[in-house]
Amino acid sequence: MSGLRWTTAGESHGAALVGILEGLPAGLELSIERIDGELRRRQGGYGRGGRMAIESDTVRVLSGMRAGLTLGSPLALMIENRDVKIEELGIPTSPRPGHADLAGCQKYGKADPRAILERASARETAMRVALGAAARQVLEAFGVRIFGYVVELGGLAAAVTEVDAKRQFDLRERSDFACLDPESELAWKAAVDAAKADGDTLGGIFEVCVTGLPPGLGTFQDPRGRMTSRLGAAVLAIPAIKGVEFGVGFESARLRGGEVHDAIELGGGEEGSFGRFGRASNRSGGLEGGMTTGAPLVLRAAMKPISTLRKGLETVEFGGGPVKSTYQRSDVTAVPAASVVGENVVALELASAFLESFSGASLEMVRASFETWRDRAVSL
Ligand code: EPS
Repeated sequence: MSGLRWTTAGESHGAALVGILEGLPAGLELSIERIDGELRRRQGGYGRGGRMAIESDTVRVLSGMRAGLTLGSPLALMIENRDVKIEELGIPTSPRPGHADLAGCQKYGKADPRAILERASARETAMRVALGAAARQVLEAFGVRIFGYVVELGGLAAAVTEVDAKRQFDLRERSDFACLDPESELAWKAAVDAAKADGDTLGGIFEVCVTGLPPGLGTFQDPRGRMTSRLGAAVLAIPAIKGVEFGVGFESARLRGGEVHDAIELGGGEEGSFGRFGRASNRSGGLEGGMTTGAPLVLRAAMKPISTLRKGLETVEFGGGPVKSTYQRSDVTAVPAASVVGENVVALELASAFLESFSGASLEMVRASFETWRDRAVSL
């Protein structure tokens, strides 16, 4: 068991975001365009603020690759910031509600929100997306597809339509909200415009669906190794995410057992079946016993509205009295961007679990390990 290890560094208005990803096998053809493509998607979406017009996130590889292939050494990435002004920015005199400002200042015992908010900013997610976009290329080499989209914005749910993967992709590409329901777009645009006019912000819900996973990723042996807890932690580590559910999720608490659990049936090669075994449904969201079942993994995450409001919120000045919170600029909503972050942090966690199950110094060795396992497991 080794898997992936990663870390990020960087302040929102500092010189750059940097990241290190350890544990990628050697010999993986890593597409930097693919990573930059994910960074571009993260910057988009209706309702984004002024910062995204300044930045044009692209990644520079500092180590871990030669001639387009991974070396097996740590992959070091850098995204240079354009809006570098951390030394010029002043120190806010009051903490903004909903942000890390107050608890952070109390933690360090210093009335300096600038020292807190620069790192707590969601700007950091750009590097997590870059690392995830590298890690997901391991999964893609084994036919795994990760697809995220927004299902609800400002309390308005999108209609659910059953369409094939190609159509899903086309719909999302055409959407300003990473949404699969063009009808909802109009209502969502109106809701964002209305919130913007009021100086307010909107949250929402996104879904990430992963197909092509083998059964058995993650473990029941160590509670911390359960895929459920690992994926939950990964998604809850995205700023502003307040809840995560898998499959029927919270609704399962209101149903009877017979309405929740997915009957096992003889498999016929359909999606989610493995060897002789298939499933009549996928209400579990592709996880049982903390492991993947091989059925599509389906998770949803709830994002609260961005905490920086143009109209301000009630707060209290350090050493002073009640005031309105300060506003420089912000997004009205960033749920489409969060869906891209969600996809890529899920990729990072699943790729790590995949490489724990199927280890090898090179991609060829990982493939050999995977095939040995598959031939054995498929014969049950
Ligand atoms: C973000 C960069 C930030 C914000 C947003 C996300 O840029 P700035 O603070 O310079 O305007 O647009 O940050 C937050 C929502 C937050 O809460 O910090 C980005 O790159 O995603």
